[in-house]
Amino acid sequence: MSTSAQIGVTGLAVMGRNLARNFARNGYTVAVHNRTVARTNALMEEFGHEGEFVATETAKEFVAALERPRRLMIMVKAGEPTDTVIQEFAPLLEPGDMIIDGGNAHFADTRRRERALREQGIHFVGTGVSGGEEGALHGPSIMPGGSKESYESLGPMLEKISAKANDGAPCVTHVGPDGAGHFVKMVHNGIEYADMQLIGEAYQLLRDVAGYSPAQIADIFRTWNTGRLDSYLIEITAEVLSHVDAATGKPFVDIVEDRAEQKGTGRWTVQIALDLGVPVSGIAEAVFARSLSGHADLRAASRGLAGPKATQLGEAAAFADRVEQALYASKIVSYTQGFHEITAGSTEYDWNIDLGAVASIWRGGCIIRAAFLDRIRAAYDARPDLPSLLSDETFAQEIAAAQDDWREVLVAATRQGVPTPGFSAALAYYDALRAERLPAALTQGQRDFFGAHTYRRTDREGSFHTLWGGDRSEVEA
Ligand code: NBP
Repeated sequence: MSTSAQIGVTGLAVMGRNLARNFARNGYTVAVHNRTVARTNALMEEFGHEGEFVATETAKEFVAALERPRRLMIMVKAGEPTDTVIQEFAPLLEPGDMIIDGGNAHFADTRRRERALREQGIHFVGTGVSGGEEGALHGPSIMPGGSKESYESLGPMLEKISAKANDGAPCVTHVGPDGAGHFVKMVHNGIEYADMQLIGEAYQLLRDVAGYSPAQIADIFRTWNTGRLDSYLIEITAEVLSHVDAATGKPFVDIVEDRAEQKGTGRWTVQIALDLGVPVSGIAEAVFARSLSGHADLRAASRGLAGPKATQLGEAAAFADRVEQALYASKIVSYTQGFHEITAGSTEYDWNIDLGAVASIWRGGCIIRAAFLDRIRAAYDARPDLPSLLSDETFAQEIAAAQDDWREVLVAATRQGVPTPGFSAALAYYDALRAERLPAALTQGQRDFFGAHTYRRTDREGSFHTLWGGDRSEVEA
């Protein structure tokens, strides 16, 4: 048995297999292992010629095949299987060795695993990998956490297999310690949910309000993809919308059940945002929209509910331009919210995440890759302590220029009864941030009335309570 493999990959389903091939195609010797040996054999038969692989059947063989310090990458189903695999391999490793988990783990699990393995002297690198099957093979966006020391050894290899942005920069960076990489991957997926929801709303408005066909909307998206919305998701939206179902001759989008699925990372983004007190309303609406779409019985029972009277729309092309403005402005808000959550996580867990670097590594390989991320990177590079993306002058100017159309689109959507939870939440967030005064003052008054929760005054320091049941005088709490 050779002991020369620079990296080992265990878990050879779509992602693991393609990552192993990516390492091998880049000149690394890769040890491969899978619980069910048939997968290892299939990889060797189909792709063994692509590079230097060391096929192994047992955990001992796998570990023995790796050069020291060992780099062992786990690509199994996230959750319990990851713990099972760690328990199987950790006793075979030595201090200084490294376990890299490239699955979609919850960052809290990654923190727990990192802590436990650190006690044994093993580096645990929770790593976000985005780009799906194709990205894994041709270059994903990679978000590793773990120790700095582990990145020194692993980083150059990840840089080699990662996607490259337009300027040639590798789409990988050391995000931060312990669970930082998986946290950032989680928020990436939350933003992906929001992006997809906003695109969905734009599509529905163009179809139901402007009356365009799916093929025409595909052309509109193709045009948008040449401008500031240039992104992978806009590009594939045009592909999906122009696809015609071979069996029926109908637009593909009309023969697919309108019930969206989710695997959980979008939901985690919202759950964690609630814990951290970060308003990610756009991402939350995207998660809820998928959930609502899945409530088939509720939707069937509600179809008879009254809608608005039909109204006339002006020129469709002008409306489409407005929808582009609404989509772009709402997208800025989604990213603002997502980056806020990363900032909050970074502060809470002391990760010191470089937001410009995060925007940079999302520019290639991943599902939310977009020209727009170059500008987010520039905004954070120019001002790393930017309180919010909306505080960046360029984004603030763009959103200001878009807002009239954005509002008009929402008026049209409301009049025609087309649901736009993403666009609406984004605009509400924008308006709430700009507001001089919010009704939170009234909320505080109510809370003090029924629960003596106290309030702060605008004109003096301290906490106060009004004796609501008595003479309504104010006491300092
Ligand atoms: P899956 O998530 O479908 O997992 C299948 C792999 O897990 C197989 O190799 C399977 O082995 C192994 N496995 C399971 Br299930 N239980 C195991 C256990 N108890 N012990 C050992 N191995 C076990 O594979 P995937 O879609 O390639 O994804 C791999 C990871 O990458 C996941 O965490 C996923 O969330 C993440 N990810 C996926 C994508 C994507 O686009 N698919 C993108 C980014 C990240 P077997 O062959 O013996 O059943």
